[in-house]
Amino acid sequence: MVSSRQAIMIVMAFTPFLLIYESDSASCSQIDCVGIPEFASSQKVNLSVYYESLNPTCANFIIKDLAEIFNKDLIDIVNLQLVPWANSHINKTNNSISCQNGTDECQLNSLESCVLNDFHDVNKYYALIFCFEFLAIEGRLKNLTNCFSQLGLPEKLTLDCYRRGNGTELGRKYINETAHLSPPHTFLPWVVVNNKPLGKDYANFTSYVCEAYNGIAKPAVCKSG
Ligand SMILES: *[C@@H]1O[C@H](CO)[C@@H](O)[C@H](O)[C@H]1NC(C)=O
Ligand SMILES: *[C@@H]1O[C@H](CO)[C@@H](O)[C@H](O)[C@H]1NC(C)=O
Ligand SMILES: *[C@@H]1O[C@H](CO)[C@@H](O)[C@H](O)[C@H]1NC(C)=O
Ligand SMILES: *[C@@H]1O[C@H](CO)[C@@H](O)[C@H](O)[C@H]1NC(C)=O
Ligand SMILES: *[C@@H]1O[C@H](CO)[C@@H](O)[C@H](O)[C@H]1NC(C)=O
Ligand SMILES: *[C@@H]1O[C@H](CO)[C@@H](O)[C@H](O)[C@H]1NC(C)=O
Ligand SMILES: *[C@@H]1O[C@H](CO)[C@@H](O)[C@H](O)[C@H]1NC(C)=O
Ligand SMILES: CC(=O)N[C@H]1CO[C@H](CO)[C@@H](O)[C@@H]1O
Repeated sequence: MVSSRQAIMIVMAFTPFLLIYESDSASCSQIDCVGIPEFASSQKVNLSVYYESLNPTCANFIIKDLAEIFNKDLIDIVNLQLVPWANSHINKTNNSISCQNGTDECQLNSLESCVLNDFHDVNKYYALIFCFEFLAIEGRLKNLTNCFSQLGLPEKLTLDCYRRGNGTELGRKYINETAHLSPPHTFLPWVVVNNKPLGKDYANFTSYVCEAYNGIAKPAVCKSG
């Protein structure tokens, strides 16, 4: 488990990320990048994480393992797709959604869907979801609106989306997408790299991303192996 002091430091550490990535969208800071205008988006590797918001295994994966995509610069070559609602179901009788861990989880899934809908910059949506998942592990979800101010991000659009029930409607899209996984997921988090499910090796996603990437400018983390 990450201690609360560590997590506060990690959350704070995202503030500079937001600034750096905003001003430098091509992110070509490495020597290898010189002369290459930008990473062609077609070459990016899709990294999809199917999860549910109140599952501690998923929360730990999101706040610990997945943070590697930033501190190892993988983010330049990855399209990160977070898919909440993975173990939720639509009751066909009355069309309502139920979540594995009950209504609290449906609410957090819904809020996270609104974040994903409103913030298209991975640095922003990841930082917010990191903050929520950290508070979920700590049992401090009452404090979650603080995440916006701590990260210097606007909250109004996302909270309006959440309060109007739009997050639940977005949930139907995610539930449908999860239902179409082939092969279907058997546990969570279910991590998929360019359509290849990693199964129990999910924490080792870095190797799979590097293997799947065939662009020229490889990040340093991909060169060692
Ligand atoms: C679906 O909703 C109906 C109506 O409320 C209820 O009777 C039924 O038990 C629910 N089914 C499941 C699988 O929860
Ligand atoms: C649908 O059914 C579920 C399960 O029986 C129940 O908890 C929920 O309140 C119902 N929702 C609506 C909109 O009727
Ligand atoms: C977190 O929530 C608790 C309970 O609502 C409150 O007492 C506390 O002041 C909050 N902390 C922050 C930093 O807002
Ligand atoms: C919620 O969804 C409705 C209908 O799709 C849309 O008109 C509205 O702008 C959305 N509101 C927010 C805050 O996302
Ligand atoms: C459900 O997902 C499938 C495959 O991703 C897609 O083809 C279909 O249009 C989706 N249906 C709805 C209702 O969103
Ligand atoms: C990545 O996902 C996008 C859609 O989100 C798709 O168009 C693209 O082909 C995928 N790339 C690979 C390499 O699978
Ligand atoms: C991660 O995956 C790579 C390539 O598939 C493999 O060589 C390596 O042993 C794996 N590492 C762990 C810790 O599973
Ligand atoms: C907070 C909570 O109850 N989390 C549970 C959600 O469901 C998963 C899977 O059943 C459990 O492992 C969690 O403990």
